[in-house]
Amino acid sequence: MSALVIALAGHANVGKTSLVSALTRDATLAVNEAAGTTRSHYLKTYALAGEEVLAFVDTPGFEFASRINKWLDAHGGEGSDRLDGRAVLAAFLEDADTTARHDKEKEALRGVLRADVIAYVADVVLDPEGQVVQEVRLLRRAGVPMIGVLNNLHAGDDQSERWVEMLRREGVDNIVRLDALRFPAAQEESFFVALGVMRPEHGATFERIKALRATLDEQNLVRAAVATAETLVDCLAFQHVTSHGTEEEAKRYRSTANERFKEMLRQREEAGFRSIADIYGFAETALEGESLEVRSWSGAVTDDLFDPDALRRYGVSAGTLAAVGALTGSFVDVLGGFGVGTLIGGVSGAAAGLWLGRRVSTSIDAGTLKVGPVDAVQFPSVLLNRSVDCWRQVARRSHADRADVEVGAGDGERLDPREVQSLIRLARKCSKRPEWSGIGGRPGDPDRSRTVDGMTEVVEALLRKQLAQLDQR
Ligand SMILES: Nc1nc2c(ncn2[C@@H]2O[C@H](COP(=O)(O)OP(=O)(O)O)[C@@H](O)[C@H]2O)c(=O)[nH]1
Ligand SMILES: [Mg+2]
Repeated sequence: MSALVIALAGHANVGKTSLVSALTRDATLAVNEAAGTTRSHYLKTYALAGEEVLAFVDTPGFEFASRINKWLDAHGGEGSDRLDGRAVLAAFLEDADTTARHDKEKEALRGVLRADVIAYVADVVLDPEGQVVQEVRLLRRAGVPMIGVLNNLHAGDDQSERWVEMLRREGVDNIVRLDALRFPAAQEESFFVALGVMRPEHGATFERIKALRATLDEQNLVRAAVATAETLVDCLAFQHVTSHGTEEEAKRYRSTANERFKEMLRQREEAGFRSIADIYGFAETALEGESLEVRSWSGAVTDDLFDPDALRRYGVSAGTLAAVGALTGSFVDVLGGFGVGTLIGGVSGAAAGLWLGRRVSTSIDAGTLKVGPVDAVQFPSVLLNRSVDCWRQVARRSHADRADVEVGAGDGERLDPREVQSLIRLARKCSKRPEWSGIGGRPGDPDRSRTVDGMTEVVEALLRKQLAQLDQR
């Protein structure tokens, strides 16, 4: 069966292109503040296992539908010469006199005439009066089923009820809500259900899409967990080792090496964020121009990975750490070099710097300078929570949403004591195996793989908890 062709038509700047973006999971389509960004109609297909099952026709917005309706009324013929809707529209498209005034609208109508179904897109903050009513009448002349799509892109009073009234009055009985920017799964599903009712021969397609979406959702979550686990292992194992002629030289290089070490971790973390964004279809190719830009971990002060404040915000609370200690029976097991005293000091705030602060271990042995790993007991949680923060912003994100992803908006702790315990155990393993870090290398150690697996389990559990929360909103 050939693809079901759905034209998105409506007034300028109501979110037609945004909806195509969201529906096809493509964050690269051009949406712009300026009305009239879409100048020619185009087909954007959606494929299932290589087979194109849906094709969305994006069209330029209408501005002067009333004038076109007048022309159509005047040229529709009389009595037995009366032309049907599509024939008059075709005549209009052929008419040279109206070209200059209506080239964008003609372009939209050309797109509409290719469709099996028209989705009339409305922004509910607009008044359902005047030109928009004319648009609905104009589009009904195409003689294909029509669905009213209520979008909400701009701020303002919600006129949905009046829209429903107007659309019904004009003979549009299928009306759904579809917010391009929030794009909840349930709304998309109702849209598909309505399409399936109008075009029952495509009903099975929508079932298949639903099943595929569920599978992808699951796959993406696991892939995001693996990507995060890889980031953690790479960062937690990393040591920056340099050789120098003398111990003196090594000492002089120390602070430079320290900065270099941190910079490499920042870059590795950023690469991790990008992988997560990629998995959800917000790839780097979408970073240009008006599209999504993933940023913020650039080191710009407040949310630097090594900012003590970031450690405090993303780290595990003293209460949870105490619970971890209770689970283990001894802090020393879990925390290695960090004794109970240090921990209690941390709790009271006096030695906060010791266990929250910058603990990048540095050693000099003859001419060999070794920087890393980061010893702060909070560091693994900080890395993990920041990745989760990035993930939270893309996992349920509409592909029409062009706002920046900013890691740093996160809050609170999300790990329970057992998870923290596993995390810290795995982190300590990593800290003893610099060869496990993929920063500047390609580790293929089976022990590393097992550690990544263990880490993936911790991350995955966390993501599932988070997903339940995201879906509740
Ligand atoms: N897609 C998108 N549009 C936004 C966003 N914030 C505001 N908008 C506005 O939504 C409109 C874009 O709608 P668009 O899909 O291009 O409408 P069209 O003209 O009907 O295709 C523009 O006026 C944008 O300024 C956003 O984050 N994403
Ligand atoms: Mg557009």
